[in-house]
Amino acid sequence: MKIIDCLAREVLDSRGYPTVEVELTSENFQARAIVPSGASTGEGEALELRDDDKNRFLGKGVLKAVHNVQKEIAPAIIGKEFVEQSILDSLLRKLDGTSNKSHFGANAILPVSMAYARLSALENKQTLSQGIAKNFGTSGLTLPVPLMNIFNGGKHADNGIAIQEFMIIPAGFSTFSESLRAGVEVFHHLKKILHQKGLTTAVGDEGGFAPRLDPSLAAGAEAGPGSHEKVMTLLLEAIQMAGYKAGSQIFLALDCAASEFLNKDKKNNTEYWFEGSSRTSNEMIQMYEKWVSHYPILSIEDGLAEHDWEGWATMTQKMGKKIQIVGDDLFVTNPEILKKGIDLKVANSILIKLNQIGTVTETLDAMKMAHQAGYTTVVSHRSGESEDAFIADLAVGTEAGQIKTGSASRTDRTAKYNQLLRIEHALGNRAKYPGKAAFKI
Ligand code: 2PG
Ligand code: MG
Repeated sequence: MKIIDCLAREVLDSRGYPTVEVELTSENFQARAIVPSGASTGEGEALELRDDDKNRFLGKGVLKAVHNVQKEIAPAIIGKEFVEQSILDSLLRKLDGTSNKSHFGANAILPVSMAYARLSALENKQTLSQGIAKNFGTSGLTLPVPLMNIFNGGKHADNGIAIQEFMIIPAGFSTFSESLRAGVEVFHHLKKILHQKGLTTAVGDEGGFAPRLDPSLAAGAEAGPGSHEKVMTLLLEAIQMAGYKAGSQIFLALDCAASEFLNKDKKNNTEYWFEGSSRTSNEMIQMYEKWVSHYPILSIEDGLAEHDWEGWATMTQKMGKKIQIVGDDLFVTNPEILKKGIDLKVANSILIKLNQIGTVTETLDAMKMAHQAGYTTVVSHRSGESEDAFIADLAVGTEAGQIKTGSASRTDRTAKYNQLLRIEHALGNRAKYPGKAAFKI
């Protein structure tokens, strides 16, 4: 396939910050892609290039990245034939020449890589999920189980709740659409419960509710002891009110994003500040063990901080048979870091975010490595998203088993669910759904 044009422009993400859109044209087709943007980013992520010009978008403009696509990448790919994704992606990496894509910015490289995936699928008369399935070597028939973040805290809210995401996993159903429906119903019941309690039902970045449970607390003040358990109890109430059974039909998952609540007074990166007191990794693990015995928790992501490898190994040893332990900030979708994790028996699952690593090929490499090692994969959105539903096709094409793409509100989140509904509809009775088996526990 020959590229005949490559354009980039600044567009807006779901938080109203600029991001990069790329339009690639071949002789027969045109395809677009928009990159997402995170808030609780891991240190090892590929670089997101921002302009830092305080006179535009509070410094968050992306004109430098747009320039890099137009002036550096476009001239190198226009007029050239690329027979497959990996050839384009290696050229992009070579042109950039850095290990973390800091020369062009991952937000310049990735939209080119994603748009290419779409364009080559079009050329082959395939959908994006089929194109990815062919590249990845699956049948592309398996829909993912959704992890729906219906209560937001951490950096995605200002309610003083340290844990970033409280998710429901409607895994006990036989199809994706039934699971989604159950999750959406729980979301609406949670809204009713919060309303009855006089709590705000405004939503956070990922479409989940984000009330201050104790309205007397000042905005942003830390919520006190027991507040996280209160959130989980609210979720269980909502599941019951919706008429579902927690622990067999619907389960819970947490993304603690623990690097965000390290005890900043300590320099060792393994002491946490949680619900008003300082905690060691072991104390955090003990707390999670207690929670897992009280609540139907199936998955914990980033329960410990990204430099706390020893803590991670202990947590995996103690809890890895019972629950899914997901590395996000820890692995940053990076095959090299994942390899270290596999060797050290750290975690049993990896969160997959295209923009953490910066090309489609490296993302697929990380997923292949994970599957070969028996790790589960959770394809994920970022807290800053767009109408681009690429990750829905990625989850099906790779048969990832799970997708985390926010709550049941905000079009940036429901766009992904809607695309999965379209894929399921198109597959008809060939569609497969793993349910709880996707968790391998
Ligand atoms: C996460 C993500 C997505 P962010 O931590 O898993 O939910 O958040 O995009 O802010 O890193
Ligand atoms: Mg995370």
